[in-house]
Amino acid sequence: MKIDILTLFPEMFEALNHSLIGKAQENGLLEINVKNIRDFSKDKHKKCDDYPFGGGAGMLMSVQPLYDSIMSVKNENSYVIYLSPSGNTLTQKKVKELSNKQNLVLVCGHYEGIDQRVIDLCIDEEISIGDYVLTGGELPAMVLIDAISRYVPSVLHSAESVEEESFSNNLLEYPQYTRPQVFQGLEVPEVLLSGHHENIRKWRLEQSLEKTKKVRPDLLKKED
Ligand code: 4FL
Repeated sequence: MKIDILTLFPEMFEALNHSLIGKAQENGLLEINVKNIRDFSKDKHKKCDDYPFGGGAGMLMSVQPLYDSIMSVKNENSYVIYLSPSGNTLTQKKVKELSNKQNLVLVCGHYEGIDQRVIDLCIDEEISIGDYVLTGGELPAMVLIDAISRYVPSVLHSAESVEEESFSNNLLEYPQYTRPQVFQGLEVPEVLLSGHHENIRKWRLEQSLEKTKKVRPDLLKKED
């Protein structure tokens, strides 16, 4: 998969050169290209913000550099996403869907947003990572890339761990334990030491259900 990122703060994406995403890039399984929208500005001072028609607080991103930067990377295989608090909320199902795209173009917004005509002309989908406002779309873009990268073959060792985890079955994770058997007076649940795989499977499912009922009952009513 190839991911193009359009941003006014390309240095922020240095975070993607580490850990599993860094490895996936080294292996050539994932290609990430970061472009600075400012480099496309035809303004003599490389200005990238402008006033909103109709007035109001704050600035918008200038249309020209933003539009030109998108057009410089977009082709017939591109799926162009604008990270925005006004988008559809990201889910694991959406992540899985996007992991099958050949080329994602991620547009990171700043200031009070972007001109609606850039959305109408260039954007295939607006995606939000949750109901809160950030200082820009860079962290949301990285959240999206991180989630998608787990479906890139070989980023995770087995396809199994992708399928078995939280949200794939609309359940939260069961509690996990490793050595020592007693830590600060707290013991590992007996069943996990029993070697009885069927009982362990049942116990984990019960724990998952209990936890989900308690903290995320909305997940139990979801269809996908
Ligand atoms: C984007 C917040 C996606 C949540 C400010 C600029 C945002 C965001 N999801 N806040 N973009």
